[in-house]
Amino acid sequence: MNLDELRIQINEIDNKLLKLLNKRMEYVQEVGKLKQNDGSSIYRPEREQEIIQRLYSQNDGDLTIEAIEAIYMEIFAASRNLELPEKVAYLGPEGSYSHQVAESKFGAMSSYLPLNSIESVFRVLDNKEVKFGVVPIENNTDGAVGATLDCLSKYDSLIVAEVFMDIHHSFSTQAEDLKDIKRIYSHPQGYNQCKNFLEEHFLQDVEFIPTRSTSAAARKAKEDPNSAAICSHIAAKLYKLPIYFEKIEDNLANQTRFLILSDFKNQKSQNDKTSILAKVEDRPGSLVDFLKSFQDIGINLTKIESRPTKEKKFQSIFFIDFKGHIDNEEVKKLVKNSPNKIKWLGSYVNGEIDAI
Ligand code: PRE
Repeated sequence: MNLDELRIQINEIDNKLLKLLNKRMEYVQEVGKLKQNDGSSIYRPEREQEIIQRLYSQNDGDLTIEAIEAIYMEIFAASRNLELPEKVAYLGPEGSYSHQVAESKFGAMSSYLPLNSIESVFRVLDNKEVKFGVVPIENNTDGAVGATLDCLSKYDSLIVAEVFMDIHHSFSTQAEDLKDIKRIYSHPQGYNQCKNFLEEHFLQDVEFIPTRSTSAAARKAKEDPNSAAICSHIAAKLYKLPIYFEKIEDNLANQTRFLILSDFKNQKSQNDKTSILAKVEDRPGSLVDFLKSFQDIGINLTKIESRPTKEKKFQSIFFIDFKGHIDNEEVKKLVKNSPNKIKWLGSYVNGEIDAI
């Protein structure tokens, strides 16, 4: 076939796709009506995951799972917007990694609210100004994001999904010579993830100025010709800041885990994770006993992180993630019978890539 003939074939397929998508939307609108009648949540990450997995398992063409996921995320976002438009807050400004994660889940059509701190994302969720929030919780080079852990303890938002994102930092500047750089802007996690690069190139005479996010760093560096930013290439492009070096992170497998927060409980799926916060009794062995109770019912812990309570000096609370849903009978019993104070933070589909 020549180019014109091939394009005729493509046009025919696009016409069919559009008809089918509109038909799909009719059913989605019916689902939306049912949900509005019984007050249940429009966003159902476990159902979306089930659809993607089913499509992937029957896929016999060249589309990769990433491509299927990206196409369907836009379809789901359009569906949700048709059912009920809902707003998404994220740690901004525009171009931040949280923004990229928000768009990957909620699509280009959703309405977004960039905020300048993690706590303000929790606050607008609490005031019901938005339905969803997106914040980082941990990075595999630099560890936990303390502000998010503290807010999970302080506010009642629930974790409804997690997203792991590969993080590649760029060194972006308007300066033509590195010698002209007097200041480097970034989020503290940005510096910590690029220590080797900074030590190699900037041993002295450079001031490090922390910003609330890496995209805020790009915005600052645009106003200051003797500065640079450690930020994503998307933020650099957005703020028209030339990229001097790419992929400057110490660990090329650098990944950050983000949380999608909201106010509803997901139903069980085939592959769930649960997050809880535990304040264990003040006696020797209480943490060991608590952890052992998970082993006793065959539950796999995936993470434990301690954080000061700020109530009593050197007293800690523990953030624990484990495989399974809070509605599993064994888990329910464990939580109910535990002598420790436990706050359930959410049960959600395991977002690790190798879990798909
Ligand atoms: C749909 C849309 C939004 C939900 O997050 C999950 C799935 C979809 O487009 O397939 C439909 C729907 O609302 C639902 O099945 O609950």
